[in-house]
Amino acid sequence: LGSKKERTLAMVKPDALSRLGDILETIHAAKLIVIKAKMTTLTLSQASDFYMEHQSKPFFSNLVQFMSSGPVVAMELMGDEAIGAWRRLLGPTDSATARQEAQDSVRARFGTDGTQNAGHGSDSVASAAREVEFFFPSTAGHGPSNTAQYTECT
Ligand code: DGI
Repeated sequence: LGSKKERTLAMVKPDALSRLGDILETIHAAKLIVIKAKMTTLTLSQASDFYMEHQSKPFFSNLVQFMSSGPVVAMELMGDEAIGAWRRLLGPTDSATARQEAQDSVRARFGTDGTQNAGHGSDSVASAAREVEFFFPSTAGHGPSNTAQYTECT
């Protein structure tokens, strides 16, 4: 009875970009594989689209300002139960809570507070599909394409 291979969208947020190497080590140690990656700076409009489910929340404005304040790195991760595995590695949403409850988590180590919390991870198969498509659209555009994809050697 094998565990379920999943894909998920992981993002290193602007406050933790300088710790990208540490976060990649964490991903590697957890046997998750980076199959796509992109560094980009989101516009306010793109950040609002990404977090549209939160548009009515009181923290929305701060959230999208922060998310468009500098470069992020988006990655498609693959591995056994990757969605839950990556969210466990991230830890609780609030970095201060993470430091109390999950000291080894990415948010405890590299996050700042409730808004600036170092990373993002999809919370379901459906949101993973939407968020991977958001950063790595399957429709080809001009210039270098997004189709380069790592596949595990057998
Ligand atoms: O999936 P998560 O990122 O752990 O949490 P989420 O989907 O509930 O919220 C998305 C982001 O919105 C989260 O990473 C940071 C921000 N956020 C969520 N809840 C709060 C919040 N920011 C503030 N300031 N206060 C909150 O209660």
